[in-house]
Amino acid sequence: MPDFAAIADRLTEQRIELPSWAFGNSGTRFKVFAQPGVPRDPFEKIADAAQVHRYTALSPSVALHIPWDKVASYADLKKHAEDHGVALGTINSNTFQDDIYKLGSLTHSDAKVRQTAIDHHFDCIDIMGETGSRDLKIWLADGTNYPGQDDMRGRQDRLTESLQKIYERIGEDQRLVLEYKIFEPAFYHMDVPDWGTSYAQVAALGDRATVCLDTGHHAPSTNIEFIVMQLLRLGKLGSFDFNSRFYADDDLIVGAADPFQLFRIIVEVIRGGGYGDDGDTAFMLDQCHNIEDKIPGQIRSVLNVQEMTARALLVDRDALSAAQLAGDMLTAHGILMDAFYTDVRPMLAAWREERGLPADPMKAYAESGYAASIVEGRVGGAQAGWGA
Ligand code: PSV
Ligand code: MN
Ligand code: MN
Repeated sequence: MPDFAAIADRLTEQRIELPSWAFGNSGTRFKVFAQPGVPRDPFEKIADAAQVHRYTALSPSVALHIPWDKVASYADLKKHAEDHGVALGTINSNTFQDDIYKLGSLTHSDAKVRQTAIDHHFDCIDIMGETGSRDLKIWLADGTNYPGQDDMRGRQDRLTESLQKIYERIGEDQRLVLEYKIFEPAFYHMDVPDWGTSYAQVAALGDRATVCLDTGHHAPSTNIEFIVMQLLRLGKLGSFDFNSRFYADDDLIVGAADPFQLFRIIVEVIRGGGYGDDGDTAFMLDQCHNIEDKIPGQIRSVLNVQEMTARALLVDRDALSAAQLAGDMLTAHGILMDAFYTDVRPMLAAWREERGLPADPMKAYAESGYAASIVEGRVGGAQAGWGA
């Protein structure tokens, strides 16, 4: 197995984008537990996200969700982010909270509704111009609840047409990233339920259209690392939304439910050339922290990704290939497991200290007094999404 020193520099290539919505109040359809000190506006969300980067150097950008993060001046928000040592990242569109979208948005049978949804994406592209964002991420709630409710083929054709119009509007250096989800909020069919559909749609658009893989959006027991391999092979893995799931779209802390799965995914990212400076696959979190504190929840999350990245980088590639070619499956499997079972935490603590970072970012944040300062300074924090 390679020495940790041999992979230390590669860890500096890691960039994990944080979702602005992770910092607002969130919950399930049963209850939103309001937390003291949560941000009251997008500026405060950015300030909180910057804390994560400050203690880890892992999260230099923050994704926005429009209109949740609507502000009067995106130039001001960009400047504010830069003043806090972070950048504004992916712009997420939202066509899932307005009454007109009850039966769909980009797939709707009514051309007026489709145009409203397309116009929203045009607004998002304008915002990207102001924020300097590269990626427009589209996740659609479109789908049906009952067999026969609508014509699935017609909806797919309308989706192609709508995406084409949006794609034509993005700049040469920008990307359209289409996310898929197996179910919810539609329960019979989703219009973009799987990677194959997302791939078919983005492949028809062109080179600047790619797929977003949200780890929580698959059927139980799906081999997600196979999808990672295939999309990288096809040059279409634009980004990840990382989170953990036990049952459905649980949006728990990445690496909490199944660190081994996270390891296997990152092994394939590295194998496929999608990691760090090698590729264009963006690592993002798409999580919420319903009952735990939000800033420590995000710090824990990026550290989990870093730990599994370090273990994945430790895989002895040459020995693995030799064992695979020899058909020596138990040796091959053992090589992978040797890397997975390596406790990299002490090495990462030293790695951080060498770079002027706290050995234990969780502890450093807890001792910083920031949590107490926001509880004192902010009253009436916002709900992630609808209230924000
Ligand atoms: C949908 O479940 C999703 O994962 C999409 O990425 C949205 O953008 C995000 O949640 C926030 O609603
Ligand atoms: Mn997502
Ligand atoms: Mn989701």
